[in-house]
Amino acid sequence: MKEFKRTLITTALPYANGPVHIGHLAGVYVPADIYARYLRLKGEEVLLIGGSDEHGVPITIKAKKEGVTPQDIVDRYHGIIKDSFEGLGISFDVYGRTTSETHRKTASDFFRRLYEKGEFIEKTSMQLYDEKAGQFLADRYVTGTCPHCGNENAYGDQCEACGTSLNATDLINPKSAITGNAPVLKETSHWYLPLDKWQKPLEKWILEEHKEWKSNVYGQCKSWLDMGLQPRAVSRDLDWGIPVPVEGADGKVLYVWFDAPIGYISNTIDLVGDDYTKWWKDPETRMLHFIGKDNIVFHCIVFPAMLMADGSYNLPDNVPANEFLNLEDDKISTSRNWAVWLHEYLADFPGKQDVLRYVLTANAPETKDNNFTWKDFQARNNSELVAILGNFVNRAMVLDHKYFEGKVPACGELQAIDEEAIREIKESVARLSENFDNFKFREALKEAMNIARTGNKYLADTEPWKLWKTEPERVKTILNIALQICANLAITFEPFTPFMSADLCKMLGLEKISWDMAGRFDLLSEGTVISEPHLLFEKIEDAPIEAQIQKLLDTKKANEAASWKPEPVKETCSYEDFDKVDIRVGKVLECSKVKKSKKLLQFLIEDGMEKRTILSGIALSYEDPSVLVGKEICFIANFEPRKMMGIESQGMILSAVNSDGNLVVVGPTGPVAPGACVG
Ligand code: B3M
Ligand code: ZN
Repeated sequence: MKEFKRTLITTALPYANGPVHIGHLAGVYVPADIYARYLRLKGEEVLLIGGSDEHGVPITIKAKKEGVTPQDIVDRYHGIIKDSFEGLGISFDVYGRTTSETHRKTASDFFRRLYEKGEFIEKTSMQLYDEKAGQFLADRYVTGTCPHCGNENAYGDQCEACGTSLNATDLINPKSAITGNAPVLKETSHWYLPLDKWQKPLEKWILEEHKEWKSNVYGQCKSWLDMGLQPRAVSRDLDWGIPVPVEGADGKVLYVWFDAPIGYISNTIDLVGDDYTKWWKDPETRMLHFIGKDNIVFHCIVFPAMLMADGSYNLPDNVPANEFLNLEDDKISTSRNWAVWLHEYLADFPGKQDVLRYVLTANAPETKDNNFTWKDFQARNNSELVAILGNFVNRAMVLDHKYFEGKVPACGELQAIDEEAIREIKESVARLSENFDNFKFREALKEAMNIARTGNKYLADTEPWKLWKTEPERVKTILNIALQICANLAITFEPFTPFMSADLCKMLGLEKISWDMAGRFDLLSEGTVISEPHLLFEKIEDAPIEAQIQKLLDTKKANEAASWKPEPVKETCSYEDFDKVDIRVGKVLECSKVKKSKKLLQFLIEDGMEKRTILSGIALSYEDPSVLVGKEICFIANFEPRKMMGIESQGMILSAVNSDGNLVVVGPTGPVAPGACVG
């Protein structure tokens, strides 16, 4: 493997059209932060680069919907996103934005360099145009049916159902997202990056020289390359973005996927100025892109082709892209509000940043899509963080305070059981490093937790509380080792749960930690004062978890109501047919649930002639059926009598089905005598 001097880590720039959710975190930001923290602990030179992607159609669409400017939208969400990342302890060295002046200049210069080198082709083509809006419909401004899978809500740049990347003109039955109109074709000219020109170099670079990439990433690249690369437009007819910096390009801006990855460069420049060349052009710098799987083509094919076309930049050494995280068995979706939003989590669970970081890592979608559930979140907190990690540290410290007034006791001669525990922990540390180096953070976390497990087992097996009276010297050794294990936990957990680690270091009086300290048992010298212990993690009760689940159920309901459409109208019916049905008004005299039936209500109706019993399957919609007593309702008087649960029903109560499936009994809007005909 090639040796590098330093590592530049980039993280996908989230669109500033909404807050960040747990899917983004699990796929990109938490793993990138873990890795950056690990390298820093190793004393390596590293930069973690982040920022908001503030161009592109998703932002202008959101602005239009809210009746504000795109700048308003990006200002709002850039703030929310940046603060929430900080709140979760994502240790960006810089978090920039693509509306910055540095970025405009960097991206424009990049485009112009390629333009002057003749790396683009200018092509005229027919594009979709909304005549009513007077605008070309790029990317997400147009929806229609996906030609590959038939999904009717595919976007002009991508079908989210089957993941295929599309051109707006590929869509069947395209519709403008601005006016809903069917667009027409209109001629326009754009600059294209001829990816086909880079096919061979890309094949060599990825397929031959980077066989070590994760199989999901390598496989996706291979299938793109096998299909044969085509020229890609790098400009758009839009009024939001970086103007194409050449003459005669009025009304045209750089395509968001052209400028966004250059944002990594601009943000580095914002941080280190001219020194950026060391990070981007020195072959001894290793570059890594942390992204989600939907961004693979842009980071492994398009951006590298741009860098190759320029010729002076490094290419990424690895792109450890992750799969997707689902939420409660359903795809996370910003538009359906099906997500756990980071800023809301931080507000709902103050001080519990590490719990989320831990759960998202333990469940990380590293090799396949994975699922987040609130019950699992609670279980992992209570039975892992509290019961294993927190419990061990607390036991060791409490015992130390009990026997040695909180001072680290001397370590005497080691017995076999001590050596066994020490060996196990050293092995765990070695496996941890190996997993980190291979971007296997789930496995790494398991190993870190194994250290705490080993600690618990060590205390349970040595039982120092039983030896205190008879062998106090032995107890010293045991607690020395237990406290050294605590120090090892403070180090090995730092990349995963930095807040806990800082807390633990403080309690242990550990001022500076580094990765080469992990696996050592001389970290706390004799006599070091351990502060009064407090719990590292607290149990999460059912109530806050139920509240989160309820929030999601409410979202589901709201979505169902929003997408509700009335049933299509039935076939035409003649007056004669209608007249066969004898609908009347009745007054409810009694109404109660039918015993042993979940659905049935039993009505006693005054129908103007006599009283009749009618059963109706609406009990689920009426928690308290007595609210119907005294009401005038409509019923079918000549409905064929039917027996249910041993009771004869003499008619049918009319009720309407609401958008949420709830049934509401129908009646006259003014006073009507029982027995009156309806028609
Ligand atoms: N903003 C897409 C996304 O958020 C895009 C990533 C840009 S990375 C240069 O998935
Ligand atoms: Zn599709």
